[in-house]
Order: sequence, then C-alpha cells, then structure tokens
Amino acid sequence: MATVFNEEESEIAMVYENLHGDSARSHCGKDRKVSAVQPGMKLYRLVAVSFGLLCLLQVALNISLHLSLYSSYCTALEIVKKNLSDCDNKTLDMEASIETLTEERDELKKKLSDFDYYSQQGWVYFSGSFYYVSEIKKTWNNSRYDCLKRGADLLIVNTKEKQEFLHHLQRRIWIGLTDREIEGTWKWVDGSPLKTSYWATDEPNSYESTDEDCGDTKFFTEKNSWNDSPCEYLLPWTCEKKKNSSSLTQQPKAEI
Ligand code: MAN
Ligand code: CA
Repeated sequence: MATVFNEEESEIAMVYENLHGDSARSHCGKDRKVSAVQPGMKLYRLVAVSFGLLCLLQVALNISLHLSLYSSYCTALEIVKKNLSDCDNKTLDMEASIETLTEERDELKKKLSDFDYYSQQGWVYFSGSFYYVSEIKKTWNNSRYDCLKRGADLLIVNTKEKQEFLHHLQRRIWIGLTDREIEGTWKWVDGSPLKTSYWATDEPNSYESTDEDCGDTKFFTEKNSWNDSPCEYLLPWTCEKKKNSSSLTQQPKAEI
C-alpha cells in the first residue's frame, strides 16, 4: 500500500516537472536568489538614507548655530558701541568739569594769594573788599595819594554795610568824599554822586564860612557820623581795595 502511494507521488512530481519544465526551475532559482540579496539592500539603503538625514540635520544645526551666534555677536557689538558712546559723552562731561574746576581753583589760588599779601600789609578783609586804616595822619590829598600808591582809593561809603564797618572802627578818619569841584555837590573819589548819606546833625556846614570840602568821621560814636572839614587838616584815613581790582600797585592819577 505504501509502495503504491510512493509510486503515485513520484508520478505526480514527474508530471509537474514535465508540465512546467525549465521555467518552473528557473522561477524557483530566481526566487531563491532574490530572497538571499533583498534584506542586505534594504539595510544598506536604510543606513544610507539615515546617514543622509543625519548630514542634513547636521547642516541645519550648523546653520542655526551660526545664525544664533551671529545674532548674539551683533547684540553684543551694539551694547559695546552704546557703552563706548556713553563713555565718550562722560569723558567730555568730565573734561568740561575738570576745566571749570581748574578755573575755580586758579581763581581761589589768586584770592588766597591776594589775601596773604593784603593781610601781611595790614589790610582787613570785609564783605569782599580789603580795607587799610592808617596809623598816621595826612591831609585829604596826601591820604588819597597813599591809597592810590597801594592800588586802592579812599573809602567810598555807598552801602549800609560799609557805614557799619566805618562805625565799628570808632575813629575819626578821612573818607573819599569831596565837594571841591562844585560847592555843595558832594562826589565820591570814583566820580559817582552821593546818594545815601550819613551826615551828622547840622553837617555839612562849611563851619562859619570856612572852606570845608572834604568828608571825615568826626562824629564816629554816632550812627550818622560824617562831617565836612578843611581838606588841609591832618587826619588818619581808610583805603579801600575793591574786589575784582587786579592791580596791586596801581599808579596814582596825575591830578588829585
Ligand atoms: C568844628 C569843625 C566843623 C564842625 C563843627 C561842629 O568846628 O569840626 O567842621 O562842623 O566842629 O561843631
Ligand atoms: Ca563841618
């Protein structure tokens, strides 16, 4: 029975071979070849494609990184530029401040030097001006001449403060007031007219018709202390060196 069955199977196989012949073999041979190569190719392609994608990703990352770095660089550059510009402005401001401070320092140095000089010469500083009170007596003309030699002039009492200063001296002295040019028209030594005055009671009087053309402080104990006296009297005097007056050795005028 088994033998019969094997024989039948062999026959069927032979029939099949006869029917399909070489083509069947050939077809079967091709299938075998394809099934052996295809998995490698697929892997190769997969690797190649992946590599390509990785390269593209790398390029994209590089570009993105460069763009980001460039943007940061530009921002940093702008900040540096702005800081430099601010720095330039501050430098200019500081240079201007240094110039102003240098001028102020020089001015103060000059004032200090003047202060030293005048203090050593016996001058007194009061409210921006220097004053010299003589120890000796001279005529009004010679008193003024002495002041001019010192780069100053006889005291002009044109403020309440100066009159108070004069009052504090508590001395009879010549002041820079005269009516020698026109009797009764009092003028200060700088040519300015007398406005606010501090004449004592009944002064000026050209006492008993004497020629009293020069001002002094005969009534120095009073707030209103001025008197007119003959210019040839011998009295102490006060010189005033005004602030902003640059000459320390101003020459006297020809006519006094
Ligand atoms: C003296 C002089 C005058 C002054 C009178 C005041 O005679 O000093 O100038 O006016 O005294 O009494
Ligand atoms: Ca008088």
